[in-house]
Amino acid sequence: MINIIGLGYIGLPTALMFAKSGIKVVGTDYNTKLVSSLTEGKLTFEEEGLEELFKEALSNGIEFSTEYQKTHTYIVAVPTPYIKESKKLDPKYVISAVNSILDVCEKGAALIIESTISPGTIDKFIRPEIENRGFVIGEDVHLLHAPERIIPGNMVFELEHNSRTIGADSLEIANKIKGLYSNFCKAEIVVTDIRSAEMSKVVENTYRDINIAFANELTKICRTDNMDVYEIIKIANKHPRVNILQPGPGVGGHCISVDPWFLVGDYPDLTNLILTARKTNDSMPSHVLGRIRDIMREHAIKDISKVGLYGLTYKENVDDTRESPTLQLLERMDEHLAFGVKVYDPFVKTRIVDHQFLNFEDFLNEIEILVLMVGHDHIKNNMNLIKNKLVLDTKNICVFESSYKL
Ligand code: SAJ
Repeated sequence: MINIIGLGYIGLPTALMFAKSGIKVVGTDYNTKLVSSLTEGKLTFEEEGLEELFKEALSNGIEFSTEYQKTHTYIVAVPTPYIKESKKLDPKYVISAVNSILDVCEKGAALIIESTISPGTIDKFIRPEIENRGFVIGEDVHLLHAPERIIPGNMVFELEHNSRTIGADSLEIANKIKGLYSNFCKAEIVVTDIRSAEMSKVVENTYRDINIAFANELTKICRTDNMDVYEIIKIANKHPRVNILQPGPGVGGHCISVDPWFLVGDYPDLTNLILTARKTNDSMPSHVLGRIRDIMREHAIKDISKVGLYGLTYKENVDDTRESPTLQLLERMDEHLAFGVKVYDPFVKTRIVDHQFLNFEDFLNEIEILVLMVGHDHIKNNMNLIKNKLVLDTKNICVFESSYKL
């Protein structure tokens, strides 16, 4: 039996995949509401293919509990917040999960940490915690790091098809756990040491952040001379060794906008490029604000309440609003402008900010300038409703030529 600790965006789909493949799974979370909801067969977030997977896992007997189980294999997928001031990771939830596991685990149990952690976290925090409890690592318990790589919006597919990494102290235990994951993971599973597994995960997200920053910097360059950045990226990407990502209103989510800070925090003298990329991406909401001002000026619109932001989530077709560019923009607007800008997102069904509408048509009726912050399918399918607006299209999805670009 596997006990999966943490039933959020990563822990839950992973638990369901194991259960689907026929393994006995108990998912544990301290959140009693979440546990009862899952036990009643109700999912707590939307994700392509998750509902079907959930049904299969339930019929295979997956269970949910607030209690840690006595068993031989644990997967820890709890949040790892980062501390904004110090730019460091806070491992408190992982430490607490490990301690609760030690209270109940069988001798020789495998503790697999899937949560993203900054390089060195296991040596600095987790090993000492286990050893201070009198456990011998490698005998009483085995420690592994198997960082997740799945992308919200395509998680179920990626769980099965993405390559994975297993970091462990010995090849024997690494191969055993590799065998376990291969129950549902059909791609290559690379075995390495724990430190390399920690580092490669953070490097992957940092690489993406830097690549997006390059696209965003190009946008600013092209804006000054009225060039079409999308056309230029499209042409450059025809080169066999060039693959520039897409510019946008900023980088959000709990991964790409956070993980590079771990490297900046730990290696402040060696991370100029990473820091600059972070700052470039963080500057994009201000760039959007500048573009909104340009349009207001051009059309002699003085009232910010005539501006509507479409999209509150950090990217398209998900309901997660963590670190979203729209929230970053609203924070900046409060500093510079009178509040009053309108907001709408079809995925956010309760009010989380001022002047947020829950009905799309009511929202449209109130505004003259529509800022497309997120490219949900919903807006792509409703282009006809926005034809008479001044549209600032930060995602390059608008079908009509009159729209303004970043
Ligand atoms: N974005 C752009 N331009 C692009 C691509 C993305 O501006 O060309 C923006 C998005 O709009 C969003 C942000 O970047 O605001 C991040 O979105 P994303 O889709 O790039 O990534 P996440 O945060 O949803 O998931 C990432 C993935 N990492 C990589 O692709 C290297 C995923 O595989 C990881 O599992 C996840 O982080 C994680 O949990 O670490």
